[in-house]
Amino acid sequence: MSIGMSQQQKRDFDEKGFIILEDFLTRAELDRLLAAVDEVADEVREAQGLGPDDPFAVRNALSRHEAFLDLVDHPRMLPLVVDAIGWNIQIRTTHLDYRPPYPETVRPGTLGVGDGADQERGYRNLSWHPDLASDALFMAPSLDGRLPFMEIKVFYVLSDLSEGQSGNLWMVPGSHLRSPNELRENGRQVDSDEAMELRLKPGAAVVWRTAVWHCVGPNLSERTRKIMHIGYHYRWLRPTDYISQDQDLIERSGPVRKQLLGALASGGDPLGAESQFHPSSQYWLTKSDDDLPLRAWAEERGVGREGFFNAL
Ligand SMILES: O=C(O)CCC(=O)C(=O)O
Repeated sequence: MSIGMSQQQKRDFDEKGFIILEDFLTRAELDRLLAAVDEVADEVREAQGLGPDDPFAVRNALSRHEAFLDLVDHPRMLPLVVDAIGWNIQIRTTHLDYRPPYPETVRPGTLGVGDGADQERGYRNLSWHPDLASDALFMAPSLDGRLPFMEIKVFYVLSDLSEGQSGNLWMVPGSHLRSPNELRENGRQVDSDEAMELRLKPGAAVVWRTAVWHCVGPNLSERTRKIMHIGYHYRWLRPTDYISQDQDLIERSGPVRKQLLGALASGGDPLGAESQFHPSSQYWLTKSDDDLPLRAWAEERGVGREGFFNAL
């Protein structure tokens, strides 16, 4: 049962690994986000001593501005998120990327290989990669070498990326079905006819499987690239951006937001009622519906309660 995605979008999400939603954000939402980016950019520059032409990235961006926080449970996006990955989820990362035009002296390397002056200067994510496949994480995640389905991201385009070479996100459609070793063994080269440069206007959103091979192209335009990725993964995994979110933030959040922020709203022992002799993480076998309100939220919208197994 689908609550947000059309049948075609479901097929695209499974086969290509992503769906594109043009004009997803309203003008008012976009303006609010762009004002937030400017505010946060000033803070980052001040704190890190950066100049106006320096690129930067902010993680756990949700803690920096209410406009970013409001993206985590965006009412029109949440149904698509639940269709894509289910309700037993939390935020893994909230990532703001700010990338002014390259200075003339910085020559980009080969797309997706990261062999240029831009890589040396610290421009990020220039090499083709799926997320969660670095040497320190999954080298051999499964018998067929493919990455298990662990997470999705929603990519929000805030600045104009409708022309190429503007710091666009590139993807290889369908590559989530291939082994990351293939990419590693061929020196991170991808045939140009397999790669797709996402040329998107401000306000577009992309729901994508992070196992899709992706990279960021150089910004040779005259505009600053401003984008956000909101990453959702299962509650039994550990987030990258936080161990626990700020208590004040949790307390002023509604039930679904609390869950997404990785909190247990019931306030019980995170290792369950018998934690002394039978510890049982409530992120695994969740006993209280209060800790998993997104489930009831999804059921109200028609997603069934049926499960395959009752025990681990
Ligand atoms: O900046 C981007 O759009 C891509 C970010 C990325 O590749 C990553 O965080 O893994």
